[in-house]
Amino acid sequence: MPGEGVPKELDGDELSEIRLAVRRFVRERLIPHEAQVEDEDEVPEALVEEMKALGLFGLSIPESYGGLGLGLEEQVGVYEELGYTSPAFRSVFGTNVGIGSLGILLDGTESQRQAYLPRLATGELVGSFALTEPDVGSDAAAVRTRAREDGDSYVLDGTKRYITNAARAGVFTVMARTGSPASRGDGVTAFAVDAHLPGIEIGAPERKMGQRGAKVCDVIFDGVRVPKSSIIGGVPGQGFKTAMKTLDVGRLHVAALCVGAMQRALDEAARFAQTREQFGRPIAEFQLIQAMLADSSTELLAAKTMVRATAARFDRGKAPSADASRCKLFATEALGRVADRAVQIHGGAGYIADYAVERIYRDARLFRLYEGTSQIQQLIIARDVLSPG
Ligand code: COS
Repeated sequence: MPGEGVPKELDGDELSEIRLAVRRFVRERLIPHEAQVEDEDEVPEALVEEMKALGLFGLSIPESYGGLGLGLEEQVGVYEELGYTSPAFRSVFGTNVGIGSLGILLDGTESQRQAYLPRLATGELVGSFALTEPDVGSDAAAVRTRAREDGDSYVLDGTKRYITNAARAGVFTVMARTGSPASRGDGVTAFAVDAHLPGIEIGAPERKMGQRGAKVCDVIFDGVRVPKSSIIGGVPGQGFKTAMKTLDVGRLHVAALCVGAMQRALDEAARFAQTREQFGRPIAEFQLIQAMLADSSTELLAAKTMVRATAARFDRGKAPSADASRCKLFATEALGRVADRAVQIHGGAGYIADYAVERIYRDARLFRLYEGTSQIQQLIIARDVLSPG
């Protein structure tokens, strides 16, 4: 049966209590619902409640604001577990753990933290990150959504695109231009915007290649008036840096999810190879199959080791942000290869939706695109190589 069994630990590490709880939750509650989420394009509300009870919405939020306060190394361990099942499940609370709360956590004023983090930690409020626009993707400093100063307020106009969890959001971290069009990143300000303000419209969810159950929509701001106190950190012009710092962590999260997905694809492929017989014996006995399993297992260990070590160095404040890009680049590209081999090992069955690898192959494709394409990661890495420090 696809999804059965416990993945082998390649390094024999002891698992933390929270990680074990998440592993159990993934195996016992989430994997059995994968097909339903795929069919219905929706994560059942009962599971969302269980996620809240487990504290998943508050994984990264400090205990003083009601979260679990995990460090990045612990977070990536938990994310490896979550990567083992459909990414749609992680998406439910992923913005609260990462890009939808981090701007407020890292750069917000104390009153902004108090106002949002406790409710983000419990899942009462969903946080969403609004950077991308119809004409602003890789060039994030080119934000066009306008924030016009007007007395004690700013008035927001513009469209944000492919915004994860927009339809469920209670608060958006919105990057908008307060400077001149030529001001690039220096003219971008981050606002914490209540999702229910007049003038905010949420578009219909996009139809996607994979990651069914995870929703992305347009968010349209039409004359949305926000108080000046909603500028994250209180100082205009800091929003681009807030977004970049947020994405550093988001990229490590994505890399960790890919590690989990690689493990799942490998487990599925190994199990299939041991039970599927051709030429009178299990295909696992053929060396061409073994070579694919060996390559995938090796890439998995490389990604896992790299992500964990980098997260630990981030916790100690000792990693350049380009290392998050190195992890995302390697892990997402490696998952692409591992998922492709898993389909190949399944033969025709790998193209059939009854087998988990068909979904994993489609789901994997997004990781090389969002939170910065592989080419953007290469650019960041190359800049670090050419002008270190
Ligand atoms: N942390 C802190 N500050 C950062 C930073 C980071 N990770 N990255 C850049 N900055 C700062 C720079 O130090 C620079 O500051 P100064 O002006 O004080 O020198 C400023 O931000 C501008 O940086 P830079 O010149 O590198 O900006 P660029 O316009 O050249 O763009 C890239 C940088 C391409 C790296 C950026 O636009 C990017 O990451 N694009 C991808 C966007 C993305 O991931 N989108 C996904 C959608 S969100 S799910």
